[in-house]
Amino acid sequence: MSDHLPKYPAPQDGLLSPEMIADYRESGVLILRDFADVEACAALRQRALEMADAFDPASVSTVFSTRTDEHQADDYFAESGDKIRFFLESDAFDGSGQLRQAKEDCLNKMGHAMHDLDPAFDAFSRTPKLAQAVRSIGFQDPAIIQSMYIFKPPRIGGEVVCHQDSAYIYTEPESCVGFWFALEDATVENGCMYFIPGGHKSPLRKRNHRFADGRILDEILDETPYPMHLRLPAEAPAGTLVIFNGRTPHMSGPNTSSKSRHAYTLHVIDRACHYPEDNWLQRSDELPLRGFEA
Ligand SMILES: O=C(O)CCC(=O)C(=O)O
Repeated sequence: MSDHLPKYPAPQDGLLSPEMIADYRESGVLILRDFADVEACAALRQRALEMADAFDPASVSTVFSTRTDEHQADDYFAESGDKIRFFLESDAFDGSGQLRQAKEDCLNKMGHAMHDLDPAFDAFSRTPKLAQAVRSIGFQDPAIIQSMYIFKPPRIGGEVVCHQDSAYIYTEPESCVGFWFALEDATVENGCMYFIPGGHKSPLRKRNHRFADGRILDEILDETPYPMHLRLPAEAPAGTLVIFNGRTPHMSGPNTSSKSRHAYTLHVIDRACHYPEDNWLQRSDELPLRGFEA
C-alpha cells in the first residue's frame, strides 16, 4: 500500500513526468502545486459569487448532504446534469426559516455543467495545460462529464463522507478521474480533502443507479470497509490541482472555521468507454459531451 500523497510543483505546460505518472498509478492521487494562477482562481471565485448572487434560495431549497443523500429524491438535483443549479448546506436555515448567514455562505455547491454553459467556467476548464495533464495520464478520448463548484462555507460547511467517484460516474471499463482545484487555501481547519493512498486498488464499494421510476439509489457491490486509519489530509494552497482516480476513496471534513474553502472539480471520462443509461447524471442531446478542445 502506498503511504503518502505524492506532491510536486506543477509542470509549466501540464505535461506530467514519468515519475509523476508512476506515483499517480501507485497511489491513485497526484497533488500539483501552483497548477492554476492565483489570479485565475480568484476570477473563477468571483464569477461563482456573481452567479450565486442571481440565485434565489426562496425558489428552491434542495440541500446537498452526503450523510443523508436526501438530494437524490429531488428532481431539482436529478435533472441538474446538464444545467447550473445551486444546492444548500443542511444548516443553511435557522429555526425561523431564515438563512443563517450571507447567501454565498449557505451554499454547499453549484453543479453540474458550468464547464459547458458558462464562458468563464468553460475557459478555466479547457486550458491547454489541463488538456496536456489529462492526456499524460492516459486518456484517449477524454470528455468532461461534470463540474462542481464547492463552497464549503465557514461554520456550516458540511462533511463529505468517504466515497469513490466511480460509484456515481460509472463507465465500463471504469475511466472516471477527478481534477480538483483549490480556489482558496484548503487546510484541516476549513475542511480540506483527505485521500486513502493506494485505495484505488481496492474494490468499488457501491454503484449508484437511476431506476426507471426516477428513484436514485445505491447498490452495494462490496462490503469491505474503507481503511479510514490510512486517510491523509491533502492541505492545498489556492492554485493546487489534485488529480485522483475514480476508485480512490476520498472525503472532506466539515468547515467549522471562519474561512470558506472554495474548490472547483471536473470529472473526466473516456468516450471510448460505455456510459450506462442508469447513471444518475444524464444530459440531453442538445448539450453533447465535449473534451478539452477550446
Ligand atoms: O471538495 C470536496 O469537499 C469534495 C469533492 C469531491 O468529493 C469530489 O470532487 O469528488
